[in-house]
Amino acid sequence: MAKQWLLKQQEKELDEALIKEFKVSPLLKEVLEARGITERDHLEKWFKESALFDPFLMFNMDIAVQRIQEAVENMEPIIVYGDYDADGVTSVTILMAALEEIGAMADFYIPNRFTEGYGPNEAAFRSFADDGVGLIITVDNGVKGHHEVEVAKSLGMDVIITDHHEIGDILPDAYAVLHPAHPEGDYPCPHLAGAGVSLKLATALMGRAEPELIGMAAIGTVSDLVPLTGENRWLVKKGLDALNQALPVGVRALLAVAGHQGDVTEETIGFMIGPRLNAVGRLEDARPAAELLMEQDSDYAAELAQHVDAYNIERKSVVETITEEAMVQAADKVAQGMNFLVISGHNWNEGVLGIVASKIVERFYRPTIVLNLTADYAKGSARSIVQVSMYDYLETETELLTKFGGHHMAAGLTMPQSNVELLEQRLNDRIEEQEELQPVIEVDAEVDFADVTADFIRQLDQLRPFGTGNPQPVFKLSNVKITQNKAIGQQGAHMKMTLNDSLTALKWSAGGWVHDFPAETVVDVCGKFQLNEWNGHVTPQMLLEDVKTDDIRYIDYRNQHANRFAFLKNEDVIYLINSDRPKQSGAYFFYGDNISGHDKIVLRDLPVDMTAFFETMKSATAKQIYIIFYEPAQVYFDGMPSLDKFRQLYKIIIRQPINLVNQGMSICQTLGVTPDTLIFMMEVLKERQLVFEADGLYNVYKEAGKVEMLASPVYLERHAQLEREQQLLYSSFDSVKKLINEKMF
Ligand SMILES: [Mn+2]
Repeated sequence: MAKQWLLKQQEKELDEALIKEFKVSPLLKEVLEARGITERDHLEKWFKESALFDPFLMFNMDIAVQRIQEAVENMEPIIVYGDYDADGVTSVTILMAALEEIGAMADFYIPNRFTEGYGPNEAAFRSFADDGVGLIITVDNGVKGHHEVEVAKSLGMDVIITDHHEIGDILPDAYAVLHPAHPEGDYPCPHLAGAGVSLKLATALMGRAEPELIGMAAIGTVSDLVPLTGENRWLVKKGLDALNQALPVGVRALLAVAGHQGDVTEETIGFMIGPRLNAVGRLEDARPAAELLMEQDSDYAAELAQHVDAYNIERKSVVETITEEAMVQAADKVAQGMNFLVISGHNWNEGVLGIVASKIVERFYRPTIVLNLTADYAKGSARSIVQVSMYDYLETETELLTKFGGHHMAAGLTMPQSNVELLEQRLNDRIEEQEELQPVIEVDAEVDFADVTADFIRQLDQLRPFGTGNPQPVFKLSNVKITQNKAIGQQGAHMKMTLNDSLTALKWSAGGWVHDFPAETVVDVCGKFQLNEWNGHVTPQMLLEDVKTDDIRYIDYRNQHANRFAFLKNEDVIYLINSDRPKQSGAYFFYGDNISGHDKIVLRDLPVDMTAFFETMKSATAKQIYIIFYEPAQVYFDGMPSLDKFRQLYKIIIRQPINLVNQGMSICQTLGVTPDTLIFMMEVLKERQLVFEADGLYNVYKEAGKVEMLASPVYLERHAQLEREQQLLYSSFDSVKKLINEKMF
């Protein structure tokens, strides 16, 4: 699907004095301006090492700390009540470490996604009371647990809530609510993750921010996709440093089974650690994930890591199975013209439906809800696109829903099964009014090809760590020439281009693009830069987001095996054939037909009639031209037999009439021509009335006069074919392109 490139508007320029003071390079300046980082205090926040904020800036922190210390003094059992995702299990790990250090009697509890669901659970709270628990501390959840807090209080337990999720109008009546966006507080980073809040409490309890716990908080923060700006960015930066200094035993074990080598970066968390920690709770009880993070014994950690990794492998296969089924439904609905997709199935694991929805959005670029249907309800996850707020759309349909929560890009929902069809219809009616839905790529800045150096790319590292809210900068390069392009990887899954002879540009899972962007095409590209280190050499490399061109692209499939262009069957192309061949479908056109309006054309046959061919090319408006020029009976290599050979053949027949079936091969040898050429020569002699055929025997006319061999139409036709082959099939591709181009414009 064509993507729209949005060049970010630069509202204000960076001041010369600030550029000097902060040593901002010209290209980094472009990015900062694109992101509105143009004031002194912005720059200070971004570039000057800043300490994490004092945890006591958080509203109610003092009360919470006091209550916990009281519990420690009174040997009161404490329960840390967590959540089953990566943010939840790191939150638990962080607080448990702090409680252990200050000598608390603490245990933790993680609700089961399938049997208990997200957030405080009444039955679990009651069982804590039975066990003599005096204080419950929630992490990464609880801010909506009004009822359960009341239950806990009635059973003689206090509850401290630490959370970062959306706060409702009324807070639960807990002993203390620690929330970075608490309405009565003024915490400077309101978008901490659950693990960030947990770290704040741990820091307050321990009197210091322990590097290992900052590393844990970095894992939760990146995995939870909160904006990596303000304190979150510093927290992740420091956390990554801490992880690279000393990996916690459990994280080390997990990275070992994942096969990771080298430094831990935000990508390591996002693509290796986070998904594995999340996988456990997506399938079962998440406890092993938390246990792994807390484990100090490396042997046991290795065992737990295997276990966690196995969940991730199973998670992938569950996702794959459901995705396959869901994609079929999605494709069908898209074909029906639906723009808001509601997909459903039976026995679909509710823990992975968000991932499935993301994959559908990626493919079809439409807001998507994926639901598991059971006897009583439909429950699932939703993912959206920038142009459509999932939250807004679902909020207007609350009468159809039992429960829903979420934000612009994602949501979770439960509803009676009987409402699914109506929901789908209403969402689709409403999205009709929406303007065109086209994927958008936000481009930070356009850069000159010559400015793309290793140094420049290193400077961009100052903006790290990248992630939600602080994406890796995307740059545009204009008018660069593809000097080489090929598919690489297993089954040619990926595309690797060379731009202007020097810059390697890769696009993952785009092996098919190689056909669309052949070498020599002049293109605009956008993507992210990285450094490629190989054999001691460091070179810039681009990870492509998109490629565009105004050029007409000519793709050469002349004299190649049909396998090479078999993919055309699945492309939206038209075929040009000679008028003596049958049109197999509406996609077939004769040379001579008008083909204006068709974007991709295949010149399938070698044209017989050059005038008709040029006529067609004159009408063409195509952007992509695949050239096959199929000709089953080529004459190029045989060439034209000389007049002398005609004379020799004629003399052979004068001596005695010949039968081609019996004598053909030996005559071919004598003359040094191929059988096809011999047949052709015979046709010319016949046509010139020098020989005749009767009962399979070729014989000469006795009274033949002098004839003009070169005037034979049969001779001339072969000569013309030879010329066409020379001109179109066996000439350089450049000259073919030039010939076609001349006719098109
Ligand atoms: Mn969270």
